[in-house]
Amino acid sequence: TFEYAPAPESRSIVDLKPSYGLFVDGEFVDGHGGAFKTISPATEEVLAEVAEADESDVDDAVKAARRAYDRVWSRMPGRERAKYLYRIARIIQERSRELAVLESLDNGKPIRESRDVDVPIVAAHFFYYAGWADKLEYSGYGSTPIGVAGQIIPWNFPLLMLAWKIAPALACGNTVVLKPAETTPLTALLFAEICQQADLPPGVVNIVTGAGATGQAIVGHDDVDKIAFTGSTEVGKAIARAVAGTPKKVTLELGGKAANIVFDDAPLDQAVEGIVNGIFFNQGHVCCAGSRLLVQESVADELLEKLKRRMGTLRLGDPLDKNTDVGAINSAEQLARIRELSQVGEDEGAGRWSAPCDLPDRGFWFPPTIFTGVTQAHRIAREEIFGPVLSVLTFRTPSEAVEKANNTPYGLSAGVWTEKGSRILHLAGALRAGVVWANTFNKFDPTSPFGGYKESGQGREGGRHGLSAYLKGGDL
Ligand code: TXE
Repeated sequence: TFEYAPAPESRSIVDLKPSYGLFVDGEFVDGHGGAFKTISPATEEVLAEVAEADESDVDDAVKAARRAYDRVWSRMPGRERAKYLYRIARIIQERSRELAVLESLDNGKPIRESRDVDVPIVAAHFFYYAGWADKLEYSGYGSTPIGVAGQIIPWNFPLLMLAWKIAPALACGNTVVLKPAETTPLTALLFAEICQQADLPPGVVNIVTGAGATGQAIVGHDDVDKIAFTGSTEVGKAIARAVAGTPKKVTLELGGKAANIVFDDAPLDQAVEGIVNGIFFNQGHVCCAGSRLLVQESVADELLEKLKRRMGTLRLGDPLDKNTDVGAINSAEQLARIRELSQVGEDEGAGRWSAPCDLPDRGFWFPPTIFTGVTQAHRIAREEIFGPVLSVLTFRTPSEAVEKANNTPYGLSAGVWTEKGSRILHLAGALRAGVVWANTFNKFDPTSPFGGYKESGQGREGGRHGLSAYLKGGDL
């Protein structure tokens, strides 16, 4: 029998302060826009009060970033910048338990995911981009950084999105002003502490907490040279409009409605694991979630039976319990959105099924759910639900599968399950998605580029492609 290592997930290892300031120019400072509370989505308990940055705070942060850029960071040889990034990566590893527990507390995701997936990949990003810092001169992209990067991130992977944004920006010699999402600010502030611990020069990283207005102040600031945004398609479009006609560079990573396609020759048990991972990982709060299952008609009944059986084994509950598979929904607003679209699915005639499970009395919860008999006309086949809800469609031929998979305004990811190598190669080219996984799903690696087609966004993050977003004239 396999036993997990003794639980590292005791909440006592995080040192929660009653209130948090902004991180500007290497120091924690008071904000001028008041404060907001961040709560645990699993219990609704208030975790801390956090400063809300107003325009003057954002201006202070941008000025600090500009000074650090001009005087220190952009002039530093790449090999010196690398030392800081390696140091940050090592501290992340050393403090990984604390980061994982805080992430699960503030976000609601299972500790097994924050501990085994999020935090290790965060460290890997800093190691990976540290390795680029001294090699940019030879990479063929040129090595001139852009300047001050304004970075706005969502709540589904608070630390990982921070790493995706900050590691490449710093490696190239840029300085940053980053805004975490208003429901998950705490790990970004712990990361600020790690920057202090690593002796990162003041102003290279600035963290301004707040809601949409703080994000707007970053986007509208004249001295910000680049905007990197991950979040909703609606806000992404608003940002693209706001920077149109300015010299700012923009990368946008937006929503998705990925197809996970299972052919009749696929190893079905393995496919079931990939489907579960594709849609129930992180409660389905994943932009590249496999939220549409396309299954070949001849194996649909067998696959669904296996899938339901597997869903019955998922344990929903306390995010800090190492046996939990499905944690809390991040906010009351997100829960309302998931409930509303699920109701639409029912009203439009799709068959709804959830694994029987008791939901905790407090907090925000939604059981793993599938909808069968879904057609392309259904809203739940077209709109991002961003929760643990899978829409099941069927197909007969490979070309029908491709047509259905591509019939979406999005194009971030897709999955293919088949034993046929030639089919994988064909679909990888035919599917209009930034990443196509074959016989796996939701695999992330710092060396691989990630980004969307169509309404899923523009630009790529990760890998060497991710560097071009932070270098002048660095387009590939
Ligand atoms: O996103 P927002 P929300 C999708 C998902 C979800 C929906 C809404 O479908 O249900 O979006 O989520 C900041 N200018 N995704 O409302 O508002 C905001 O403070 C500048 C998919 O949380 O886009 C936060 O830091 N910034 C997605 C960040 O934008 C603004 C992940 C994202 O929040 C702003 C999250 C403005 N006008 C949601 N308004 C993915 N691609 O993974 C808000 N913000």
